[in-house]
Amino acid sequence: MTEKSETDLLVEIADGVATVTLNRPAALNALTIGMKERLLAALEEIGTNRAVRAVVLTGAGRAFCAGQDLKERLLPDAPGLAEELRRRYNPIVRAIRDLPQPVIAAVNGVAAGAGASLAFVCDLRIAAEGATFVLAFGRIGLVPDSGATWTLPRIVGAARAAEMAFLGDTVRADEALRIGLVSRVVPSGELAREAAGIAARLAAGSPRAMATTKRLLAVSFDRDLVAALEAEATAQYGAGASLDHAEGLAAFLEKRPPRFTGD
Ligand code: T3D
Repeated sequence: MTEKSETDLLVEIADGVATVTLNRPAALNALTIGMKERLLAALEEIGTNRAVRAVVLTGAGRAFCAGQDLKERLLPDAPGLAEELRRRYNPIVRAIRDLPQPVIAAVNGVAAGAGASLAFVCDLRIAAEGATFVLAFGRIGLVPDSGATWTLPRIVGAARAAEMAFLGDTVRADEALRIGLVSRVVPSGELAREAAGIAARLAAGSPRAMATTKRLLAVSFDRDLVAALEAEATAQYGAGASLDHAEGLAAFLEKRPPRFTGD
């Protein structure tokens, strides 16, 4: 196990799973410039680490993430909003989307503003019973950002996304489950274990197949069926030629669990 501990960002790598924890609980894990830079660097490192096969993103304390640190934003030397999005938020969102490994958002508490956007761009979302989602942007006269206008309609559909974006209502975990914003809700004390269990299953899969599946799903809404069929055929050609496929077949015939390497 390796552990890297900056005060406001914890990265732990064990058994093929990187767990990234936003760690400013007193400020509900609101994102400062330094924290965003550390998060982006951590994601980039994870992306090139073949030992990492799945990622869990979560928060310390009672929040997942309250979005931009609004106190930092009020500092006289704070960067402009658009600049901050282009320099830091957007690269983080793209890094999560572009990671070859699947990313699970383990939403332990409130996910607000860009904190909610971070959860939306993850590949899977599970929540603790007390978790909430709130597009808090409108409350401070801003518009949803960090990808939320793109990801949210694709996850919950246009009608629910519009309600969340325009009204900024708090969506509780049970409602999030009902509308498909999360795929599981578990008691708070069980969230970490649940996330670890899913991550372990992902980590046991073929890294190559996981990465390709992630890419196919990510672009699916931008393609028509014919293009998606062709993309799947091309991807399957590559997967079919992989050692992982050969191992998967051998394991099936030998009635044993496969040992995928990503080759
Ligand atoms: O650069 C850019 O600005 C562009 C990018 C923008 C992206 C964005 O994310 S914009 C949206 C920013 N986020 C918000 O507007 C959410 C602000 N927070 C809240 O609305 C509420 O705190 C919550 C709904 C998240 C939770 O409410 P509640 O009642 O459970 O907690 P609280 O009492 O409001 O907060 C607890 C503490 O966390 C409190 O500190 P204190 O008073 O005890 O010292 C509060 O100030 C702090 N906190 C919460 N959110 C933030 C924050 N501190 C700084 N920034 C925050 N976003």
